[in-house]
Amino acid sequence: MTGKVWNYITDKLSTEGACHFSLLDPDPLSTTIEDVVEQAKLAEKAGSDAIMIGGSTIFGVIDDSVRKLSEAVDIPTILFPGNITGVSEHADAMFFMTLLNSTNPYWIIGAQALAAPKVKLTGIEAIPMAYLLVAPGKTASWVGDAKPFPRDKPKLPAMYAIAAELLGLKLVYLEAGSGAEGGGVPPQMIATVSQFIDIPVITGGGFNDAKSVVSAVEAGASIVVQGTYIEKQVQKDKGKGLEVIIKALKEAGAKRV
Ligand code: 1GP
Repeated sequence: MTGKVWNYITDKLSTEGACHFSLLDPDPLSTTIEDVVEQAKLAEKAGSDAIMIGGSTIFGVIDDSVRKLSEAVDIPTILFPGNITGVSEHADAMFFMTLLNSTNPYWIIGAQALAAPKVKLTGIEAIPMAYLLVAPGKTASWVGDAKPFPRDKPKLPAMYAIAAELLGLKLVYLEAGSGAEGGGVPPQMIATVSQFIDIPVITGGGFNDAKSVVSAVEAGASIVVQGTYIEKQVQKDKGKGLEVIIKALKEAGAKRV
């Protein structure tokens, strides 16, 4: 797989050791597209490496929002679809995700099959990714009928992550759920999963400060995603806090190169 965005990600990881992605959810029920565009610009200015667009309760992933976001930034925009409604041709790429620890085949392969023809026809770069939900899992876990992994059982997601690698998926996303309490996925879990696979680990859900982000990278995560922090903070301090977090992430990443 040699898509432009995938090459960008792998190049960044080999030179910088770790990446920061900003998750934005242009949901008109809770925000405006103008605010989300401003957040994207501030995230880019603070050093974030890509903008992910999506959410579990999809009201907002509509072509127009995706187009406006893609026009507003130079860093890649990557769709992070919560369902078949999350596909748009206006992003640079999409995570083509399978929620491997769902109890419902719809979220493992059903939605993917329904969305596949549109994805293929639009020609958007699809990056195959295993999506693994860790407790508490929050909205994503509820919507995705997941059996979230207990936080003290790292071998369970490790088995799924190895299976994901053997199936040819390119990334493993350890997700505690947007707004998760407890400082993200436990470093011990990230470390155990990373130890057994060669593909990059991406993690998100509850990483709200530099300390938790750095711990994730030191434990082996290649990419850390922040959503809630960006939504709540970047417009208030013009991205200064985010800049500090990303600088700390890059310093931790540099030690891995
Ligand atoms: C959710 O992992 C992302 O899918 C981001 O989570 O909103 O808690 O940063 P937060």
